[in-house]
Parts: sequence; structure tokens; C-alpha cells
Amino acid sequence: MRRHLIAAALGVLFCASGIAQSTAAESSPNFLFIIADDMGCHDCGPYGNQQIRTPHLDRLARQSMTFNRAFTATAMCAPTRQQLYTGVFPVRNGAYPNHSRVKRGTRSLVHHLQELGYRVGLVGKRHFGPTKSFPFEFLTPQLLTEFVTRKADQPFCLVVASNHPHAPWTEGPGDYNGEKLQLPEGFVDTPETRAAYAAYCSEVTAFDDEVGESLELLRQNNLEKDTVVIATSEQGPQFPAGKWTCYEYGLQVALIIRWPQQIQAGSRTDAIVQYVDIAPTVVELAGGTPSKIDTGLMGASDGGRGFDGRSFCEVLRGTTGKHNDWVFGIHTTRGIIAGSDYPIRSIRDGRYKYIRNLNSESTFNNIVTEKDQETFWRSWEREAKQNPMAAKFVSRYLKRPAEELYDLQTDPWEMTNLANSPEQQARIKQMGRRLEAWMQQQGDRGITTEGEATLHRSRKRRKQATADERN
Ligand SMILES: [Ca+2]
Repeated sequence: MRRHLIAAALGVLFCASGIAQSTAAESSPNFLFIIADDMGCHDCGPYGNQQIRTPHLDRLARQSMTFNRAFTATAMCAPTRQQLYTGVFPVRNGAYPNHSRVKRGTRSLVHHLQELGYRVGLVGKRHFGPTKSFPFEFLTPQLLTEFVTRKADQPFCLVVASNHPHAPWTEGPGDYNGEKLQLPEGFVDTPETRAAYAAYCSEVTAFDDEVGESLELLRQNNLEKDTVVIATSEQGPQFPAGKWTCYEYGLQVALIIRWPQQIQAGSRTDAIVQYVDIAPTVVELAGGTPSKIDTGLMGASDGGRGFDGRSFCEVLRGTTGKHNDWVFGIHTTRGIIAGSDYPIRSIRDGRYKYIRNLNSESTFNNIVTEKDQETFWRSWEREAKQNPMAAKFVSRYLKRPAEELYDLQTDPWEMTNLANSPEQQARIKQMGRRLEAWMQQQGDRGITTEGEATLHRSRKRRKQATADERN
């Protein structure tokens, strides 16, 4: 049974020394990352959800800047986390399929912060490799108080990486009534879907409890003022059009950042930011110079070895409301559980999303369609036989055209594909060119890169795959 990550730590807080830890200078604040696991951006109060209880995130948002348009480039765990920690997109850093590892010699935020004098710890989910590229101090819940209070004159970065609300959806209060919940757009309304969604909502509340416990760790040690809190949802949940896709429910992330010294409480921004921007931002806040960072990886857009992302410190300070003009998406289906070969790429600007399905003749398979994890997918297939809307939702998950274009301003749930609309052809051409330029910079060869995906997985997973092939 999974436990709340840091509840155990709070039990010993009252025994800890009462010495205030507030000597970290403004130029080197502490960092606390609180990372959910497969949580939809809009499945919490700060993003307008009225039915899922997230009181701690609600309170945090009132003290923070909330990002209306933040994105990961992939909607699955290992590539998402590794782009977050490296500031480099998935193909260039090597960790693009799930259960993957970055290229040998890759340097991450852990190195960069250590070189700036920080101690860097992680408790909870890892999903990265090799360890040399992510030399965290690996902590248990019992060690967190000691970690944050260890040395008053040395700043820390602590990553609390939750397992909630990743499937299986078994934890949390368990008191959501599926029959009364409003389902997100694009869901087929069956009793099985409602039961699964209620279980998922319960896990979101379990994550929110961990947010509360993590913030309490700071409060009880008098570290709130000098600590930048970065709470984020990681990527969408394993419902169709969420995880494993390049749709908004997969790629858009909740991002809430608090720092009482420099960030206006209760503010929101429309600036478009992405996960690869977070490492350079943290480096800058920590007193480093992002443009001087060596990621250990060739192929930055200027030909060097720097980040793919850019610091958005100025957004945090409120001096600008703009950052990126567009963000990118990539999905690798080869190698995921029950996966087919179905590479997806996407580009999004402030209003439109353009998607390319590079092997659209194939059918998209995964753990949902083949194994019916969380047991709702068969009910969708059943409903699709008699309900045209259900048939549409099922078929758009399994089979999609080579190109898709959505106007997110009028169609936020990406239901109406405009790719064949004559008046959109110039836009498609322009976005397509930008997407191709990005792929080229990344060393992304599309279907060929998909074909090489399993070579980028961890040794354990490769061994397992070889065994599966033998059996
Ligand atoms: Ca995840």
C-alpha cells in the first residue's frame, strides 16, 4: 500500500530543533518541488474545478502565481520527468519513450544546483536514469526534516515526487459519488466511466493531502519565506485523450509557483511556458547563469550544449506576461505496455494546436485499449455500437488522420478537426514548418526515431522486453 510520502516526517517535526532556518539569502532561495503523477491540469481548484477537493492547492494558489498555459512536451512519466530535470526535450536528451534513460554524460538540474552550493534531495518516484545524471540524495519520509534543517547556511532543493493520482486509482478518501460527478468533455458516460472517474478524483485529493503535508514541513521549520515552491501536475491522467496523447488533457500541466519575496500572491499569467523552461528558471533564481550551463548534450539551437528551455524569471517577477510563442509535443508509442508504433508530434501557439500522426495508417494501442486498466474502456466500445457520439470518442482514440488542427479558443477539448479547412491551409503550412525545424534541431527523424525507441529504455526494461519476445 502506498503511503503519504511525508506524513511520517511530520510526526517527528515537533521533536526537531526549534531554531529558525531563515538565513538563505534572496540570491539563493531553497526550492521545494511538489510533483503529482498523471494529474490533469484542470482537475484541481486553482484551474476552476469545483467538484474535486484540493484545499491545499487552492490555498497555495492564493499565495502564488498560477500559470494558465504551462505544458510538458510528453504525456508519460519518464520523458516528462527527465525533460523537467534536464531542461532538454526528450529526443535530444535520449529519454523519449517511457521507462527510458537519458544519454550517457547528460547533466541535470541536480548537478547545476550542487555546483551553486545546494544540497539536492528527492523523496518518492524516480523514473529516470542513469543515476549518474540525477545524483540526488535519495530520501525517505523520515529524513525530510533533517534534510531541510541540516545546515542553515546551505540552501536546499527538495523534490517531493508523489505517486498520486497515477493508476490504479485505489487511494484517497473514496467518498466521491460517480453518479453525481460532471464528466470532462470527450468522456463516454457509462457507469464504469463514472466509477473510474470517482476513484481518480479521490486520488487527486490524496495528492492534495501531500501538498498540504509538504507545505507544513516548510511552515513548521520557518522556511516559507526563503523557499520557492513549485507545484505541478506532471501530465494528464490515463483517460482517453489524456496520458499517451498530444491532446491538451495530456500535455497541459498545472503549474503554481510561490515565493513570498518576489512573486505576487494570487496572481495568474497567460505566458506560455513549458517544462524545459523550468530548469533554467531555477538556475537563474539560484544565482546561476542559464546560458553558461553545460547539459552534457550536443545539439542546442545555437549549436552548443545548453538548455532547450529559457528562464521565465521575468514572468515570475511580473515584468512580462509573455514567454514562448509556441510549445511542442511528442509521443512515442513503441515500447509502452501493449503499444503499437504510433509516433505523434505537435505544436501549439496561443490559440491553435497542430498535430501530426506520423504513422496514421496504424491503430493506436496501449494499456487502456488492450488491457482495459481501470475497466471502463470495454464500456466505451459497448456504448459506441449504439451511440454515435461514443463511437466518435472511441474512434478518435484508436485512429486519427495524418494531420489535426484545433482552434483551442473555440474548441478547448479538441473535438473539431480543422485540418481540411481551406482557410487554415496557410496556418498548417507555417506551423508544420516550425514543427519540422524543431524536430531537426532535436535530431528527431520521426518514424525512424520511433523505431529506435526501445534502445533508449532502461536495462531492466530492455531485459524484460527480450524475455517477452522469447516467450
Ligand atoms: Ca506520470
